[in-house]
Amino acid sequence: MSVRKGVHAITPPDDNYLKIKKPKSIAAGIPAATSSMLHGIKKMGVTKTIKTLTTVNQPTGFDCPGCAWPDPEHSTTFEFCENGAKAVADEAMKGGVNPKFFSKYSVQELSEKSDYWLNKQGRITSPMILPKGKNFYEQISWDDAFNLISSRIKDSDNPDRSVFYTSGRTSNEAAFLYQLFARSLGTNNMPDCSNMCHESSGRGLGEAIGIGKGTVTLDDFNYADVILVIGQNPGTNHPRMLTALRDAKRKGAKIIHVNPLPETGLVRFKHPQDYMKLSFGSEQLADLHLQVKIGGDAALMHGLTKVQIELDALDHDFIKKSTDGFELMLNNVASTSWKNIEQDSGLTRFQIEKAGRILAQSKASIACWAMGLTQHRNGVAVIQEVCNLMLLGGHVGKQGAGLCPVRGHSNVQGDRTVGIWERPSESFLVRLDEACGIVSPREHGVDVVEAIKQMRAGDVDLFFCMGGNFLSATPDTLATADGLTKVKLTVQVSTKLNRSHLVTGETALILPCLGRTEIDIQKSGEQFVTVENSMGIVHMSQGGLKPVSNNLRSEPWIVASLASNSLDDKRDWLQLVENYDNIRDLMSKALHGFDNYNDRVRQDNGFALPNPPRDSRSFNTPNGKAQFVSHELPDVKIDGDKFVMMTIRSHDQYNTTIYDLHDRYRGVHGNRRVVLMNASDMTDRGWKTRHIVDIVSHFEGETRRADGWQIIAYDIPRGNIATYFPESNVLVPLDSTAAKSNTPTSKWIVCSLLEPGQSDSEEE
Ligand SMILES: Nc1nc2c(c(=O)[nH]1)N[C@H]1C(S)=C(S)[C@@H](COP(=O)(O)OP(=O)(O)OC[C@H]3O[C@@H](n4cnc5c(=O)[nH]c(N)nc54)[C@H](O)[C@@H]3O)O[C@H]1N2
Ligand SMILES: Nc1nc2c(c(=O)[nH]1)N[C@H]1C(S)=C(S)[C@@H](COP(=O)(O)OP(=O)(O)OC[C@H]3O[C@@H](n4cnc5c(=O)[nH]c(N)nc54)[C@H](O)[C@@H]3O)O[C@H]1N2
Ligand SMILES: [Mo]
Repeated sequence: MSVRKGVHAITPPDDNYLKIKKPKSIAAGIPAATSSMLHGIKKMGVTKTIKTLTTVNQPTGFDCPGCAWPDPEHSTTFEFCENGAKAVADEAMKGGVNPKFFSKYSVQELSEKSDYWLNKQGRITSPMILPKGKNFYEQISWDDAFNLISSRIKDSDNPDRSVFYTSGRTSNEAAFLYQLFARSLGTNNMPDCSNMCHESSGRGLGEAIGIGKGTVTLDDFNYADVILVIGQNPGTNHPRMLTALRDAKRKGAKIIHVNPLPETGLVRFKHPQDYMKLSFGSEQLADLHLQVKIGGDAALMHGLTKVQIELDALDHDFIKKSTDGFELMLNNVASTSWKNIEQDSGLTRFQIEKAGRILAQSKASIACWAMGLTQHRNGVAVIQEVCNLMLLGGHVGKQGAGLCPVRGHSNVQGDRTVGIWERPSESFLVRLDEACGIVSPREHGVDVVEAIKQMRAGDVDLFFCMGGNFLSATPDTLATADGLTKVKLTVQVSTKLNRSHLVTGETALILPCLGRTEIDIQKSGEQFVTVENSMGIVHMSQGGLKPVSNNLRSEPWIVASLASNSLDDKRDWLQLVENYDNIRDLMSKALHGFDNYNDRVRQDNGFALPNPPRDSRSFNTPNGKAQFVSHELPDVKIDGDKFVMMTIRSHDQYNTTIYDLHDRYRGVHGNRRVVLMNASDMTDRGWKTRHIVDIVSHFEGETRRADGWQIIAYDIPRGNIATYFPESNVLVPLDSTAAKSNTPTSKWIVCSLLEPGQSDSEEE
């Protein structure tokens, strides 16, 4: 079986002229305010824009589907965020993708449109089926859709031939039911977007401090002396974090930005709301920018650790009482030479010592990071190096200090807490089984990369996706496409059209669901759901807009209906969704830390989940201590004229959803097929801006190719380049993953840049 004839698995480029402007030096401000209003008005109209933008992150409103950064003022005023507004406007679009739309375009024709165009068509309004051998989606009833899925499940002799993916917008209630359904069926095959995202943080922190989550609250930012922002672009991806950084800075904190790019948000920031107070100045955020080479963070951490030791900036009491592995770590770092550190990090000893001194003087430091650390071969190791640095000074479990992995999707952390995990712990399963009267399978399930391999081997009959865009978010687009087309039935629970609806199994279903912004009415009346933010606070979310179509269903209802249709168990699944309090009552029994869930989540601002390092400076590791974990530096050498490529987000996208074609802060407009490159690397080759190249990636003797990219000179270290994902995912090798977390190395892809049509010596 192959991809339906003529279907494009990769987005065709939008044929727009590339306009290059000077990168911006100030983030947010009036342009951001205008941009979000315009996005809103263009997509939802004026009245709906005002209604939506004033109910986001309010006590009675919905949780912003943008990112997982906590809201300081959940109970007071609306915190303005340009990209949050875009996410909301994008979801609140009209229902343009209706049965008539699907009868107009075949899947082949749709696949000739770009990802930007697909998303722009509006919300999906009805359940649709793409029958085996057909090229047009047809309308199907909810009942028939469930019957089809359950007959697929029943025809399969082995529950492990079904795979259940989750993207991170799914509420706690839906996610809990979903994992209960999969485990009742007999499989732990629950890959999720976290496998491609903060899995390295979860693994690294779990081993080091006994919990796979961060240890700070938002309030800690008010007491920090130093904040490290490593491998993260908050101006675009977590704009509300800039407010916390600005406030911390006003209270005297120093900010150190570690990034191969001078990301605009960290250079200067102008709070949009300050314009209303007639204050027009902008504020510098980062005190120091350490422009590491891609993959140079481990070397930098060794350098910073050396400086702390030399200056004796150590919390000896804490180290002695609460940690293990200190001596080993000390010897390991001592054996790394400064020469090696300078070479691998691309920074000078002088720069590192300067940063080291700032850290050494700090009584309370916070380390924040995101994809710049996790999506590397040594993602788990480098996070543990950051952890080592923080443990040295006792910067864990005290006010103003701690570890802060900044999560992406707005409920990715909650989904994991309530059981979306292919490798559940025994203690989690024991409690779940007892509370729910099931016997969960103990064998671990597949993660994202393993799921693709299993599909390619023909071992998957049903692939069910709770949200997301599996085809375009995963590495190695053509390998994933090959896998997906070998599945018998693929099912997408979705709000918007994307390429995963076009490259499908033999038969495909689209089940359209309510979004965060919409009113959810079940038998007992209007419902709310709950989510967990990046700092472990669980709170309510309730949409206020009329659903775009009366044929949409809520995610909890979809899971419950499917379970009730496919399982022969005694549970009254439909009764559970008549009133979501029923689900939460079951969750109270089944999950650690969720006692009296229904009461506590109704409190203003919700409640905090237990976090031993933060709550009591205790560590749930085998010996009860925080672990210094030592690692050799990774080998970051690459052959002569090759480049290391990182795949990053532009300012106008949400993962695979392309809102528009501008990367305003970086000054790139109208075209996404670009390569950011160091000007000296360009002159060496005699290339000018807009020169067209083909990119070939190299991994273990294999090559992958993507043609036709325009070069832009940019402030990026020599030997490094950057491209936008998902366009560049075709170049990310499926087997190139981080040790232990199996996260695709989306920030470390070794590439050659070639003249158009030129072949690479390593290509077959
Ligand atoms: N508007 C918007 N918001 C989003 C998203 C979105 O797409 N759009 N996505 C959401 C999701 S799911 C996530 S996970 C987060 C992602 O948030 P980020 O992690 O900020 O997203 P990326 O664009 O992947 O940016 C990675 C940053 O790491 C840097 N970097 C790359 N390699 C290295 C390295 O080796 N070392 C260091 N020190 N830095 C490096 C890059 O220059 C870039 O600044 O954002 C969430 N929020
Ligand atoms: N090369 C490269 N690849 C990457 C990354 C990278 O940095 N570089 N980042 C990785 C990361 S961090 C992540 S998190 C993944 C993201 O992977 P995914 O989560 O799979 O992808 P998204 O693009 O966020 O999914 C968008 C789709 O979700 C659906 N959707 C939106 N809201 C809802 C909702 O409320 N309910 C339901 N059911 N569906 C909804 C819409 O149909 C939309 O088209 O991508 C990863 N891929
Ligand atoms: Mo993510």
